[in-house]
Amino acid sequence: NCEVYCFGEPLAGFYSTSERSLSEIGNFHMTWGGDTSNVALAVKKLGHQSGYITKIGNDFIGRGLLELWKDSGIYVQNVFVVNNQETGIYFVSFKNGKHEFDYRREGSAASTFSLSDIDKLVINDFRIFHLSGISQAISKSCLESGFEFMERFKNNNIIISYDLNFRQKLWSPATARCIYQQVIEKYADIISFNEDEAEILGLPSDPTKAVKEVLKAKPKLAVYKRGDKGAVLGIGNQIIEREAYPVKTADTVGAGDTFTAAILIGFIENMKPDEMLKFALAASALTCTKTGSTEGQPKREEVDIFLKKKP
Ligand code: KDG
Repeated sequence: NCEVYCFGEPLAGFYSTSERSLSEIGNFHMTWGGDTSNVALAVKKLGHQSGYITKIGNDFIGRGLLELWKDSGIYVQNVFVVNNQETGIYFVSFKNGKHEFDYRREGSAASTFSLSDIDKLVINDFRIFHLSGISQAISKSCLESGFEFMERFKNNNIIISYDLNFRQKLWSPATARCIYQQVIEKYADIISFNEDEAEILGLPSDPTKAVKEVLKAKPKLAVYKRGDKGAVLGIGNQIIEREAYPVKTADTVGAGDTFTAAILIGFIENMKPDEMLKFALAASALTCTKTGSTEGQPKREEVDIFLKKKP
């Protein structure tokens, strides 16, 4: 049976293969991305069944993604292929230590997901529904669908996991803040956020205090992902903090998605808080060792071996 269903937009990511800005000519390396697709893939690699809910275009990217999910064992009954829209893409480059990120996703197949598609879904019992700020920011119909999903699933005692995942090219901080507040107050049981989102929410600058503030809304769990500075996990009235595992980093894009997936695994398996945090930090560190959001995602055994070496 499927344990985690994710909803959002999958993308192909094109990485410049040399240090240059996006406007300079050169080669691109194609990878798979899209934050919620990354989570579905990581959950499966870490040992639990996941499924994806989205719409893709009938184009080479949509077909490639479908192959990827099928080969990885992700449930795709709720991935709808449409003929008249395209699958979205993004471009990434690095220059002078800085990332440049751009999208071609407006009007994409995924962004046309709407309330009427919800009735077409074939879904049996499952435990966790995961979505993100990006899933809701891509269009008005996805914003509505996200809320409708959360409302329905919450009423069916399904755990709602929400990664705030702010993207400034998709919405303004003020709009995002307003949506985040509703999600945190009414729906989310598992909340993931980073430094940008902490700032948007006006949380205290002290990381432990920030998590304490989020816990006031009474989610089951909140995680503050701080990149190479580590992470803070809050469960009930317990808050713990850990440093990141140092690794030889090729690319950090998507590491936060693996982190969130690993937290979901920890939740499903009833891991102790410290064990859960170590597991998530190890899985996300390993993701950074390869270019692309999914290439470096570790299998369960790889995380276990890594943690045995660095307890
Ligand atoms: O979290 C990684 C994502 O940023 C990347 O896969 C692209 O989903 C993406 C987005 O919308 O930024």
